[in-house]
Amino acid sequence: MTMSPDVNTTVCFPKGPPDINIVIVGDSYVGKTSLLKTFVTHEYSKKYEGPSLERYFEDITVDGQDFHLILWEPIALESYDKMREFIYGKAECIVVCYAVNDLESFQRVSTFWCPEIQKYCQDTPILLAALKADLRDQNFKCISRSQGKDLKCILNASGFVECSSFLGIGLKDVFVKAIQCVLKEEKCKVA
Ligand SMILES: Nc1nc2c(ncn2[C@@H]2O[C@H](COP(=O)(O)OP(=O)(O)O)[C@@H](O)[C@H]2O)c(=O)[nH]1
Ligand SMILES: [Mg+2]
Repeated sequence: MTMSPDVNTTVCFPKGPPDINIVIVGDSYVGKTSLLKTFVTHEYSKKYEGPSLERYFEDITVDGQDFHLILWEPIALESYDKMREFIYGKAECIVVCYAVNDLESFQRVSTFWCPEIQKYCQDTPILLAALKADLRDQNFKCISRSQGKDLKCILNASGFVECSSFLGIGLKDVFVKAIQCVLKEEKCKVA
């Protein structure tokens, strides 16, 4: 006997929390991969693995609402701009990073990263993030918190955060603030 297919069957998938795509950029070696890995695995590693495309997933609750984070780190080398253009296309918030002990990475937020974002996705909200904040205690030449806040205003970024993957401080706050930037942007679009 052959069974006839049941044409009336509908398959229902359980609906999970909404996806939020966050893209993290900034010069090589500022600590982007460490931020993502330490946030997701709760383990910090000193090892530097060089530039590579990274993607991580994490569930998070913000203001009582659940979200499924998709975290992208495209390759930071200038010649990979086509890859970044593709990934920027997915971004609902872009986290632009510098390291507090690296003046050049701070300057390149204004001279390279924000102009590139302006070119490919000018309406996407930007969160400015100061990484390796633990190094400020050891080096008086570091970029101060107020310099970071001033840059946030100059760039008209949606927010500013500081964190240290090494100390595990401020990591969740980066992604909470990034989601809040996305929600604020959505509210503005509706209003
Ligand atoms: N002191 C300190 N070093 C860090 C921190 N985050 C990353 N690093 C180190 O900086 C180097 C580059 O980090 P990585 O995350 O690979 O940078 P990326 O190129 O921006 O992804 C690695 O050797 C890390 O161990 C931090 O919060 N504090
Ligand atoms: Mg990296």
